[in-house]
Amino acid sequence: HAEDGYRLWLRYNHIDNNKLLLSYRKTITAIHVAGQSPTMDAVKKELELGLNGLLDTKIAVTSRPGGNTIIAGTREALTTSKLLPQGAQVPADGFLITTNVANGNTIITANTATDILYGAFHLLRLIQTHQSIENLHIISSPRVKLRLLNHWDNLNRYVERGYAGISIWNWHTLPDYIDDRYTDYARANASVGINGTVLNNVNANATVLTAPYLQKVAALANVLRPYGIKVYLSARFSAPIEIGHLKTADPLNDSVRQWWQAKAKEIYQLIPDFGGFLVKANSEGQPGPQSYGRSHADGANMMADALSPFGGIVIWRAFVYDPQANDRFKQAYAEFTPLDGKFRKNVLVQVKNGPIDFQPREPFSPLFGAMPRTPLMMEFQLTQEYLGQGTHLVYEAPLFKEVLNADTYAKGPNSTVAKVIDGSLYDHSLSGIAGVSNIGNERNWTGHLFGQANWYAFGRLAWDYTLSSEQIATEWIQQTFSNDPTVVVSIKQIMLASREAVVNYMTPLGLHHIMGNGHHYGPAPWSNNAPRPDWDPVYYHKADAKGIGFDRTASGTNALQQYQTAVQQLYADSNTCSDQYLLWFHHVSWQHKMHSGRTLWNELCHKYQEGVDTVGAMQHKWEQLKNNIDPERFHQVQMLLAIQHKDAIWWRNVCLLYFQTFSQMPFPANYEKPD
Ligand code: GCW
Repeated sequence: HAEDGYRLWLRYNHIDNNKLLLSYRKTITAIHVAGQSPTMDAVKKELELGLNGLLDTKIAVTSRPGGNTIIAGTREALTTSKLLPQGAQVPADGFLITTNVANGNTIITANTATDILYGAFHLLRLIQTHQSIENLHIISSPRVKLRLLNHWDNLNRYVERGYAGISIWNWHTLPDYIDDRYTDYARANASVGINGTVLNNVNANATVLTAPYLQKVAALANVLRPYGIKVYLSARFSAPIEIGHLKTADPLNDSVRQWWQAKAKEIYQLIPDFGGFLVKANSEGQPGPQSYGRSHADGANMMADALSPFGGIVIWRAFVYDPQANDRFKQAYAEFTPLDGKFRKNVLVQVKNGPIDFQPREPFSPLFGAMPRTPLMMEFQLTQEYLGQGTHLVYEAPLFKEVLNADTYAKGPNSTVAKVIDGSLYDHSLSGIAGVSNIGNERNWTGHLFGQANWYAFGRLAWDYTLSSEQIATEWIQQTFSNDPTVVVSIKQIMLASREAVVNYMTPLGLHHIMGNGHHYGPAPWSNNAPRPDWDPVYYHKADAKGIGFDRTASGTNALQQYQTAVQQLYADSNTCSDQYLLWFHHVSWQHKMHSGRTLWNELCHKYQEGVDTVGAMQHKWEQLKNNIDPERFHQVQMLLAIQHKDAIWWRNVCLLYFQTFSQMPFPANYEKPD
């Protein structure tokens, strides 16, 4: 049958290695699921679907397990039925998979049914990736508590920065019509440990909080609940005015507070495990507490108070910037650090990975490590707004890992961003990480097939950020395409090269925000007529006859000062600052001598060319897989890579020809001349 990518990494095609197939069939002869609940039923269904497919035979479901049985049940249930091996260590969170050597049973157990579901998916992954399942002893616990997708989906199904069709949520037919796709969405998320989803855009429409829409939200919550996924909503701060008919949304006003309290009560009556609100306030024109002379903390706390009786949380975004400011970089830090310690216990502040906006490479946001008394949540962007959107192949795990591994030095060396996010650096029990969804109603969910890898990698890293990009790529390829080593090795090379490629052909050496205004797709480094100065590329690259780059050191805006001294030292000197961040922090002369020995101008030419060449190499590698991959998916990716190559050349030519009007320097010898 035609491969359309719908099944994602959960294809469960039969094991194409006969020896392995027979050995799995020997180890697994039956399934036993202890106890009944919607989640345990999901466990049973998934094990049946997965094992019947992979082992290409009907595996019996039994109520009386003999040997060689997959047994799934809570610690409690298995203790009662004496199926838990003596001395088994069940982790507080997460799961244990252990082989009972006496009878060959494989036991998946945990304290909660949802954690068992994660264990079941883990076992299926082992089989899909052709690993041994003899003598297992796996304990796996999530490092971060809230692992959320953020949909930027509008109620009319337009997805802001979405490149995979329209929203998968069909608000029109909900709550009466339940698309199967909602269940498959839940399965895919649960398979990588994602446990929450914000259904609607942060540029929110208050309508989602009206009674009829809450019915629709409740219907989705019912589908997602068995898979351990809680539903959250983006709440529009001015909702009390728009749908509550109040005159104000002032967070300190009594009727406003009462309105949100009543709204929270109404929501929890319909959705007892509702997650909470995500709020974009006083950002890009969205309403917020500052409109009433109140602070972000006043606003967040008011909503947090309304939700706390029901166990809900508020996720308050720190994505703020001011067109008047001389450096957008500094704004979030300036507004939020004074509020540290002023937020309620059930508030998290959600910070984008970098100080500007999801660029191909950004230094980590200086807020990480600067708000010790507030749990900070990471916001990554899976949808590739500035990374070639649904058209370019860019594997984002290396980007995520680069940020998580960055050292804030907030409590001395090894105070990584990851330790801020998982709560361990400052001992917070609440912790969270969010990925702006790249999902839409396209048959393959993400438009570009390789967008699936970013969804997958996000979930895997949210569960365990110590996994390597390479390991995650390997298992994704094995499940999505094949275990054939030729396929795995080549696709892995393509994926692992892709992030640096996009940096090089779009914004090398620390350039940023030089894309076309509005659509954010192609290059447009010249001045535009943007309605705000901070949407104009020249604000960021500052190219002139002398040189290029944004001086953020003491001689410039001194944004650098927002970091700890040890971090400042890494970047402060243009001669020692790593090339990757040079133009983020320095305005340097076109003649500046780079670490390679080249002048800055020649290095810029070199990097743009390197980006183009890498895409060429990616194309070439893909071509060689023609006979190893189904024709449908092969051809799709082939066509997209060709566009990516053209686009890379477009970026190179446009940027270099434009910057050359300032540098007035010739292209290096042997250089393919842009035209
Ligand atoms: O990156 C910008 C995007 C907007 C987005 C905003 C945000 C949802 O261009 O489309 O709005 O960030 O993150 O709030």
